[in-house]
Amino acid sequence: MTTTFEPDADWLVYLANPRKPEYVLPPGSVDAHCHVFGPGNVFPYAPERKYTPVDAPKEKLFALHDFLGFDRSVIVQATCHGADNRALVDALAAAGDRARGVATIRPGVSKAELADMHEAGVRGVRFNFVRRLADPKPDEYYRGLVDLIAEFGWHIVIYFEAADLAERWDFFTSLPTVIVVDHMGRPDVTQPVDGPGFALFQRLMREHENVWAKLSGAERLSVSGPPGYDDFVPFAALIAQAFPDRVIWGTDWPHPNMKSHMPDEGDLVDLVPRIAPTEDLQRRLLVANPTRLYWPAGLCQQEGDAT
Ligand code: 0GY
Repeated sequence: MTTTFEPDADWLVYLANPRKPEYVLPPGSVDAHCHVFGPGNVFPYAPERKYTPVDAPKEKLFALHDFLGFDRSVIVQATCHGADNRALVDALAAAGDRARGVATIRPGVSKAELADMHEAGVRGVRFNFVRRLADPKPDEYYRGLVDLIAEFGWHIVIYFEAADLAERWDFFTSLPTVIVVDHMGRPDVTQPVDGPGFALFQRLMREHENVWAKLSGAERLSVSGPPGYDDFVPFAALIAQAFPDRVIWGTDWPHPNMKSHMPDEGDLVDLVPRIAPTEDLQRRLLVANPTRLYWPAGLCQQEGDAT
């Protein structure tokens, strides 16, 4: 029996025909933050989900990447699929070496299941602390998961609201792996870029060399909005230039839970040269850094030399 799902009434659907960006992505560019949803009748959404999306299957994601000029991608498990990573693994299998994955796991996951995910291309787990998406657990819960992934050499992606950073500081800074922070820790971009909220995030990166940032999420952090997302740019530009070897970038397709508007990925890609104004910074952000993290064996000599 197949299950059909009714998307949330206010769900905004990704654009069918985004515009071609003016910025030409360098060869080897990685979309390091994107998702697949369902299709729900094949890969059912999790009973504990906080939202029901419109399906966003792998074929649409791959077509978008071809259109925009991305050669590789990192597909991140979204909360609507809970810890059922089948849609993710299916997309990884179809993409072959062109995609890697970040999974969600729960206590009790077996070593064999982790090994299968590793084989499929999973290289990290995501801990989601955003209350509208998940039910955050005490630190000890996540420490147990860290122990489970240790032997696979996976890293940890964390997603939190800016206010969570001070509260979870000791936990975040005690994690032993590379830590990738989604959407720069969701700064309030209506505040000054040199204000106290963003200072704490910069301190996290400055004092902890295992912490990386995803300079994504313009569409969800910006108040000034499209097409320029002008209020977001200084925040991402500051991090790109202060920590050029620990930043990655992604489209965030299909942009779950957007309420104000649905972004055009052409506009998002055109933010890259404003965030990373030189060719060198762009190549690190889009190619060298994500390749080092997700395809370490595939680094060519030239890329290895430059990082
Ligand atoms: C994102 C952001 C969101 C959703 C999720 O896993 C998710 O459901 O991450 C959000 O609503 O802010 O990165 O996709």
